[in-house]
Amino acid sequence: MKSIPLLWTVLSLGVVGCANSPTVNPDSNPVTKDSDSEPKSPSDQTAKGEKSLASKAPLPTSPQMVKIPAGRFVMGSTCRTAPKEDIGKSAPINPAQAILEAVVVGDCPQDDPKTSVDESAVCKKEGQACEGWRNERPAHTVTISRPFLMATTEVTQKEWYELMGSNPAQFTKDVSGKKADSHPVERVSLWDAMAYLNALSVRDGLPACYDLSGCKGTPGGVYDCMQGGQSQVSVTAASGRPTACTGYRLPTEAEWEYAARAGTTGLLYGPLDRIAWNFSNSANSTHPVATKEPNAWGLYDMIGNVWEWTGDWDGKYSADAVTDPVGPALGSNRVSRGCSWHYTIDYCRVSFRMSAGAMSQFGHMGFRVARSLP
Ligand SMILES: [Ca+2]
Repeated sequence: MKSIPLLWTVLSLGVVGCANSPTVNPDSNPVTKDSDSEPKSPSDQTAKGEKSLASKAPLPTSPQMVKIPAGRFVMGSTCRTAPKEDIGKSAPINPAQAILEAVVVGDCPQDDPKTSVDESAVCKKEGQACEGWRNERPAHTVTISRPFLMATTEVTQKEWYELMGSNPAQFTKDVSGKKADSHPVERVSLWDAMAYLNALSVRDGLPACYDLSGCKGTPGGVYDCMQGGQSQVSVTAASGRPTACTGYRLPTEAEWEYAARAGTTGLLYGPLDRIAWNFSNSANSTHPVATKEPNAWGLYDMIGNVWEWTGDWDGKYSADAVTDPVGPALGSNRVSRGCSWHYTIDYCRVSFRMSAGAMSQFGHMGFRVARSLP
């Protein structure tokens, strides 16, 4: 069965409105396939550390990774005071914060205080507005207790092809008709991404992080890891925590947002069009990775180009402070992050969460490699 991202459902409910932004029409979706260290400067966070960790020298196409420091941050969307005239439209909300190019605010009419544990009551106060969608709240404190590694770019088509021998991408040519080797691979499901990560771990002499023995088919093609509506995939770490595996893996949702923020607290880590291939500048296509500005920790395209699968099942936030969260134990939808070439600033924010069926293979969804330090 074709999986439909929850986003479309949410869109139909009109949770976030922005009259000035292009409308994302699911029918226009170009889917053609069914189915505790101190932070270091980006220049210090090169692949050098990664090379010393591997049991053998990585091949040239092993992902370049940076060491993300341990730390604490506020995850999710927070309420802020906003001029009433700005509610419901795109507007510069705080020019003093140069990194904020524009924001979209809403008055949270869909947040029901009786059923919600979020901050809607605060958001509804006169003159206040909240940024983001209900599932981004409540904002809560997250501690990342150990440094980890994150690839500087999304996995490219060349990287996928060299390891998997296929190219499932929709955008296989760039604007001049040349092979889009350096564009991100897309039309990869969650299971496809996990198969790639396992293969990469095996190639580099690292533990495979996912037990995919219950999957059928070919990664990047028809690859089914569900049976009776239940995922047949488990993590190989004895503790059941994906972060306990030292091979290549998906980042947790918290790791992803922490890494994307890179110490910032706003909607974005830079002006949208300078950091991201998005609806307004993509010409309806992916683009070579690392051709927009990176964040302060040297990560490219955390916003835009393609959505990135995380390792977490979709679940509600709690207001409680947490350490190293890994998401719910079970589910059918995974969270992907960061928006893509096809989306506007309503979705292109560091706290935005997109829920998608694990089988989804869309031309705007890819992934990025993470790894726990041994
Ligand atoms: Ca991205």
